Parts: sequence; C-alpha cells; structure tokens
Amino acid sequence: MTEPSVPVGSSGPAGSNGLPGAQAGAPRPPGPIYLNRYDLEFAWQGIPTFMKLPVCLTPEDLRAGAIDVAVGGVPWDGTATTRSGTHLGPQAIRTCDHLVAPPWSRPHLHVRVDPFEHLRVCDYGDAQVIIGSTDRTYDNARTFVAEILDGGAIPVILGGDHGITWPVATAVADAYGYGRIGVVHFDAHADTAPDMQGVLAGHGTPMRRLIESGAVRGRNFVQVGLRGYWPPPEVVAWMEDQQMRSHFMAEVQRHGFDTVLERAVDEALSGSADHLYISVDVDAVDPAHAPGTGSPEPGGLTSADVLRAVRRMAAEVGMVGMDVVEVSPPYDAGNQITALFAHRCVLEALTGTAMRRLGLTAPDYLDERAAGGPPPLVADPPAPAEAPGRPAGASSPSSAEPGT
Ligand SMILES: [Mn+2]
Repeated sequence: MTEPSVPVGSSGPAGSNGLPGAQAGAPRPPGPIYLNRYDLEFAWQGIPTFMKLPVCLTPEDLRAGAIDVAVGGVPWDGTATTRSGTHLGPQAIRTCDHLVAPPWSRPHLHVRVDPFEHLRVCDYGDAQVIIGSTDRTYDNARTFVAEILDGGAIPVILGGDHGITWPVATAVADAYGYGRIGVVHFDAHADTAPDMQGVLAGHGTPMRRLIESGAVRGRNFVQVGLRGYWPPPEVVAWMEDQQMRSHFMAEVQRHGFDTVLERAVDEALSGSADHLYISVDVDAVDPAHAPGTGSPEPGGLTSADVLRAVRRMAAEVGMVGMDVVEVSPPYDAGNQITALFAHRCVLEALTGTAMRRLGLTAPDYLDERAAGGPPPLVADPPAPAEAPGRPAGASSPSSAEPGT
C-alpha cells in the first residue's frame, strides 16, 4: 500500500501565521470532504475544487468514498523551454467553468449521459512541487498518482508542463505492468528529445524516458497531431527505430481525423498492451482553439476533434489514466479559452467512462436526438404511379379535386 502524503487524522504542518494546519484536531473518518457552503454553487464561487466536487486527501478517502475517478494537478513548469506559466494551469482549469456544479445536472447533450449520475468523482488536490528541483517534484508526482491508483480511482492529472507525463504515466505503468499500457498522445510535438542541454527530465523528453525505461513499448506509443519544425531528423529516426506510431497532421488532412483516430487506438492496444493511457497536450489543437500554451504551433487539430476523440476512447476501449497538460494561463485569451478546452477534455473523459459503464460502446455513439436522426439507408423512393390504396381505375392524383 502506498504511504499517504497526508495521513487521516494526522496533524498537518502549522501555518506560517501560527495557526494549526488544516488536519489538526480530532481524527476525522476517511471519506470525501464536501467543501461547498450551498447546494448550488458555480465553479467560480467558494472553494475552487474541480467542478466543486468533494476533496479526497488520502487513498483511504478514495476507498471510503468508492471514488471512480480522481482529478488532481501537478502545477510544475520548471522545464518549460519557451513560455512558462503552466504551473498555473491546474487552478485555471478548476475555476474556468461557468456552469453549475453537481449534483446539479450536467448531461452531455450529444450522448445524453450525465457522468456524475454514474461515477463518483473527486478532486485529489495537487502533487507537491519543490521549487527548483525537478527530480523531487517528479518523485512527488509519481507518488501522488500511485496514491490515487492505490485508492482504486482512475487518475486524471492536470498540468503543468508536459514533463510531468514521465512520472505520471510511469505510476500508471507501475500499477498495471510495464509494457501493459498503450499511450495515445495528442500533441504538436513528439517530446522525444534525448535530453535538454544534458538534462534528462524536461517537457521535451518525457516520451523518450517512458520508452527507454520500458514503462511503455515504443510500438504502443501513438502520437497524433505532430507538425511544425521539430524534432530534427535524428530524433525522428530514433522514433522510427522504436516503432513509435506517428500520425502527422498531413495524415489527418489526407485521410481524415476519424480514420487516424481508429488507427491510433488499434496501434496503442496491440500486442501486450491492454490498458489505454491518454495524454493531451493542448497544443495539439490549433492555437486558434488553444492560444494559452507554451509552445503554440499553427495548423493543428480542432478542439471539437480532440474532445470527441477523448470521449470515444474512454467509451469504446476505456482508459486507466489521463493527463491534460501545457495550459499556460498568462498566455490564454481573456475568456480562458484554453483552460476551458482542457476542462472539457476532462469532462469528455468522464462522460466516456460513464458511457462505458452503461454499455454505450458502439463506435462514435451518439444519441440520435442530438445527431439529427439516423442517415437514410436509401434515397427517397420515387413517387408511385398509383397512390397506395387507390382503387384500380380511380382518377389520377392530378385530376383529384382540390382539397382531397
Ligand atoms: Mn506540445
């Protein structure tokens, strides 16, 4: 069992103002902690948990609450190469939502499923970051995700820069077995550099580390949305040597997104890999859809494509973990468009996970009330020469009296 970072009933650290820490006092029973003052609160009110969901701090809390999915953050941008600010991503994602929170109904209109009716979801807070130490922060991130898995929940982790995927996905591989998880990774960038100026940890290297360590086999590492002017040929050659599956925007443009998505899922779960991990770098979508990110690259996917893809994967094959990274609020548009996209990625994952529980796993399942009804199987038949039921010898419609 993983040692919890905050044992139930422990005395937390005293605050700098001399007041007792949050955990001081009598031991509390394990379980989700509800922090909302009123029945109806919006995400922008009160204490900002993800979707105003209850908080869990320990694996015991998760187990006591029978939590299905735990949303947490790794607010770390210590290895960003260009624009920083992604350490503010988790909190921006939590607070950007503009609608009421559960238990008020939040049904997905395209599939008519309210994920919060079928899943128990909590906010697990954030992993502790150690300013100035990537190594210690990554250790904490790995332990943080291990706690969530130990508590029986699916981890959905908000970044942070993409470097956090190394410890986060490693923790998932620790739980399910090295070589047992496949990754579908949406990104403009491959993130497969051998190092960053000699440093192994970084937001340009995590996918290389995951493959080199054996956590994920190269042939089960699938990338979608690659484009632009990086990485250089020797890194692309390494990716090919590892049998990584790279789906560039050129393939999306030639064959269509759905074809690429279906290829990606088949590849991720081929061979020994039978559990799916999803990694969404928000820069996979075009900067028009996600400007608030560290390394924007024009010419990307649409937010609609990626949202539907996340839902489809969670519903059709299921997912055991996910991260959504590289939201940089200082560069976001004033209406928090990028944070909102990341927030909705999580909602789509929750909806898909609920759909899977309900057996709604047909390819690209939609509720027909939302999709305009099924497409016609055949063209409208030509008008009959004789109207049905008209007795033989009756006058033709053209000679019928008006009004009949
Ligand atoms: Mn990227």
